[in-house]
Amino acid sequence: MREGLKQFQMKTPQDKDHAKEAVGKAAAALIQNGMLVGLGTGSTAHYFIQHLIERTRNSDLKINAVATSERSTHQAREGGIPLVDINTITHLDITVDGADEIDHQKRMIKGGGGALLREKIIASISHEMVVIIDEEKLVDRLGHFPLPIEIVPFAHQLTLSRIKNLGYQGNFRKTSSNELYLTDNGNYIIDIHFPNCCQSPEKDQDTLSSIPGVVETGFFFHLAGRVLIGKADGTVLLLP
Ligand code: A5P
Repeated sequence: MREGLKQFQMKTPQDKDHAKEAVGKAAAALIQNGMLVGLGTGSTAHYFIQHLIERTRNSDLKINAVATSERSTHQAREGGIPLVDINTITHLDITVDGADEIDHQKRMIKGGGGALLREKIIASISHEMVVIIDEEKLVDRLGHFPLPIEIVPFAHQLTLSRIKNLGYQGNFRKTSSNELYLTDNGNYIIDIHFPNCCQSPEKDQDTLSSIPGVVETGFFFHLAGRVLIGKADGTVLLLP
């Protein structure tokens, strides 16, 4: 169990799913007419997109959107949400996305679903990034969840060696058929494990992102706006 979260421990995968759906639905209710919306990626964002599709079908809500992955693009397109080309815009009104971990300073680890690069680009041009999590994602210290790093395929073994030589423990993400996992951008992911959590996320961010070949890390700092926390009983809290 994560540090300091005894009161939040969930019992079953169904509990987790209820929490994710509740928070996804609550976030969909925040979207207003005319907004340009960033659509996150992952199982929690999936519920957000699903409820947003329902709102656009059952009301006069008109929005445009940009998605952070091919998966979310597909879901939005199937649901009839109009998508705009990212190259034709300079900002978004709001982005709603999940997180793998978030601490009380709203620093996050993201990228468990492999979409960290597009997620960070889209969050960085959003007036507000609303983060939707189930209660187990709120941690006292980042680093229980492995930190994903997106790297270019060229010299990927060399890049991994350099990361390890700096004292990090990590390896390439693989698919179920043991192939190297490819992101939507055609890159690889190295997942870094912190045996004793992450002691200084900003320092690790600087060190890792300065290695040639590293495209982006899964650390998200100064990006989260409102953080909505779904609970297994269907209630949703706002992180103070
Ligand atoms: C996708 O790359 C991630 O950043 C997700 O936002 C994150 O992994 C949360 O996913 P879940 O909602 O599936 O836990």
